[in-house]
Amino acid sequence: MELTGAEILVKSLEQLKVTHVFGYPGATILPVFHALAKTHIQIIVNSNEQSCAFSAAGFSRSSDKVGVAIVTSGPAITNTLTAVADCNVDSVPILVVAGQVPQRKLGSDEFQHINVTEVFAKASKKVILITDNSDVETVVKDAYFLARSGKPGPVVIDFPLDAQRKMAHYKQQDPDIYRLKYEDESHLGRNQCREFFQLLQGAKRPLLYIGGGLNSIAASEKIREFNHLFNIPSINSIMGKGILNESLDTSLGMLGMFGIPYANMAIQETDLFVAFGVRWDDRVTQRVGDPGLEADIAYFDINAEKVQEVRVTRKPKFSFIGDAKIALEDLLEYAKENNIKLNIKEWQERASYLKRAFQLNYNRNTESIQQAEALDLLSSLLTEQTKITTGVGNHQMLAAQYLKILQPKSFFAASGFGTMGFALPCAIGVHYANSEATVIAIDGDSSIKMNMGEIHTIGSLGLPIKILLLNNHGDGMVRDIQDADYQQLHTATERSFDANFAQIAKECGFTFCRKIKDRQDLEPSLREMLSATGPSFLEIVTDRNEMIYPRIPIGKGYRDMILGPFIRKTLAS
Ligand SMILES: Cc1ncc(C[n+]2csc(CCOP(=O)(O)OP(=O)(O)O)c2C)c(N)n1
Ligand SMILES: [Mg+2]
Repeated sequence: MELTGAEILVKSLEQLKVTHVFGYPGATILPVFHALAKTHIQIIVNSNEQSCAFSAAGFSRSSDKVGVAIVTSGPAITNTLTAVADCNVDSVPILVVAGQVPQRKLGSDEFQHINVTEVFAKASKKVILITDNSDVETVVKDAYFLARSGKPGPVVIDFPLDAQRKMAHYKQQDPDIYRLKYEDESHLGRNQCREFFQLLQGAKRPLLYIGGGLNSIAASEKIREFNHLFNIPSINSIMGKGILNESLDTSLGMLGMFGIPYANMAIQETDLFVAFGVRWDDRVTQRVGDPGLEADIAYFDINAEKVQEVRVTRKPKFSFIGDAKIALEDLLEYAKENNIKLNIKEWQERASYLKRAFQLNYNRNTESIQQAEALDLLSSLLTEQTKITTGVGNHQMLAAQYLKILQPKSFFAASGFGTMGFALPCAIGVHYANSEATVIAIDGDSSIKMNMGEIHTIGSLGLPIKILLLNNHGDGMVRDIQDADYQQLHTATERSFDANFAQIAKECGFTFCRKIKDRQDLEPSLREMLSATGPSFLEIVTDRNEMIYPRIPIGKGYRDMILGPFIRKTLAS
């Protein structure tokens, strides 16, 4: 079949079972949009291209598919740069297709031209410039599976206008050829399984550390099965929320700079740290292997470079480069065959004691609503069908602390890059990948302003997304740093102007819109928002002076965790 390059791209997407693309049109990408119009692929038009890429990321993060963003050249593709970099850090597979000036104009000062390969080289997994010599079908199908293979990440396709119009033969190759090319087949041998279990059975206080690498449907099922067998106390990174059900006694939640007290305590007591799919980020503050945290380490990750680095810097007793799901299958098989049992009852009891004794808490003696209070209440109303996105700031960290996430792929935050403006566009992608889910975007007053156009997208499309805005009239998280290190001088972090965000949402077509500031309205409004049907917006005015606890000062370790004035030991040992 003879088709244009643009048509081949779109046909390939159809063959890859792409159902939605998040896009914004412009002259150099019009052939692709024109070809899309003749298919069943739905185009969701966001308010800017950063949002297109974040919606594509939300689609990928919340499913096992690859989200697709399609944009024009120059300022449109550079608008996606931040979201692409965000995906790169958090290992989120997306495909970004951008129009480009005709090939003979590449490198000139042509209108809306930028060298995409150079600009995106360090921010993406791969950039592919299509030329007359490229086979568009191969490029697209290969890019899709490359994005989700190994350490997943964003792939950018730079598509000159003339190449979009060039006729070529469409071979209709089976996409499976490309999927199989990237299939990871590394298995744990029996000796490795034996070695691992010897280490595990020798430990008195093993601790699982779960990261985003296990956040696929298949891998999370395996780790759940593994821990159903052993009930090893666990902690997680922010990317690992919900992989193990956070309401379990031994599931201790997020560790780190703003980690949960008992998670940060357990890491000080473990003698075997079993890390799956984590990247040893500096926000987890002090790392196992540093002085004071001398536990043995077992480390599983698909990112060879990271495992090799950890082998040098942390000297793990056991490590494995490969797909954690396969490793877990191998371990499970070995454990069942050899009837492996652990003798860690005391440690399990200790973990559940820590969880009950050092619960999170906040200021309960003030008139103004606390962000923590609203999120604590919301946590009690979550179901297994709820999916959460957040902005960046105190509201994000408090959401990560307070919300007990019950299912994998249910909590989405810009974790490694910390990009404000993430919550709304990500929620749109999550909705399209999970039309039955209740999607709640929890945002801060500053974060929401970064992509406020998406209030328009959500409202105008009538999407049943719930926005929970925690408005403390400023950049709470940065203001806190100023309190600690900059003589309480709140330069550029306070916003006293009181815009009525809920009213703006109403104008954009939201059907439930409310702004509250009194405690008595908190629970009824939250409940009403949750049971409302169309686009819903609840703005809660919260205490500007609320500080986030616990916290570990920058450069300090877990022993230096500050519990703050409200968290208390509530249970004798
Ligand atoms: C794009 C971007 N710009 C700046 C920052 C730095 N920053 C981190 S948190 C924060 C404040 C966020 O304020 P808000 O969304 O209101 O959340 P709050 O901390 O008040 O809950 C800022 C400015 C960032 N992370 N991302
Ligand atoms: Mg704020």
